[in-house]
Amino acid sequence: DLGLFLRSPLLVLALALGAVALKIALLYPIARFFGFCAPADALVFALGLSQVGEFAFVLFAAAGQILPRDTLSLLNATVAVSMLATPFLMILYERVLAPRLARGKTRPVDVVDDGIRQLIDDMFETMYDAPGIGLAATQVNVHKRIVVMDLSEDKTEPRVFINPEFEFLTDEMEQYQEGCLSVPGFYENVDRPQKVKIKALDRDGQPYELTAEGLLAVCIQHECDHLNGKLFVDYLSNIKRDRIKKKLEKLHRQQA
Ligand code: QAP
Ligand code: CO
Repeated sequence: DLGLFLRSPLLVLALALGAVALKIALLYPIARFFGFCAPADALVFALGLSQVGEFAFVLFAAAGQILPRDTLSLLNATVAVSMLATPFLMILYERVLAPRLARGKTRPVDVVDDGIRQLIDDMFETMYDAPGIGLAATQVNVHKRIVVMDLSEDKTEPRVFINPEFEFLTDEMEQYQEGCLSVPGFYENVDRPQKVKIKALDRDGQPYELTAEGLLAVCIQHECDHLNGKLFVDYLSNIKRDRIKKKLEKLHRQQA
């Protein structure tokens, strides 16, 4: 109803935004839960279901005349505006909100006890099994700031980083072809500062420091990124990242 929209555009917009926020908050996770891994699929699912629901309600309300005329026009206008706005807000959610929500959820380790050491041992097992050279606790779904690493060929140099922190010691960048257990099968060049200083606790809870260059510098930055919810593919162009994401989602669906 255009008349109403012209009379109270702010009310309609506010209601529409509320409706869209509700859709995203409720339907999007449900869509993901039911296996719509690709954002586009989840979007269609959430949009479709919510629009059907809203239209059904509007029709029902109109047929039964259970609502005053003005309220009904308000509802119509809200449905129309929210329908237009939903795709844009979904994109906003996917690009801005979702990565932020997933980020920074790790907690530092307070006390390095036997439980933590058991976790570290399990992480080494997972890493050596992969096989990999580095693993962050977030990759095994533990949201604590722990990294394990072994850059040797024969599993003889296990390294533990608890609550790791690093600072760049140079502006010089170096390119390295990185891979990741969480992005299996994909390897891409990433630029990172070539020299870093690392502070961390060892598996006895003792603080230590070291200066890292080469593969160690690359790996510790890669693993610390994991603790902050970031993957090496986040350094690639949107096109490259989306292509990798789609291929992984396809693999995932085939395995399911
Ligand atoms: C991070 O990565 C890293 O694709 C450690 O199918 C990588 O251990 C730092 C892995 C390169 C610096 C340079 C990857 C395992 C393991 C895969 C890893 C895969 C199985 C990756
Ligand atoms: Co990784």
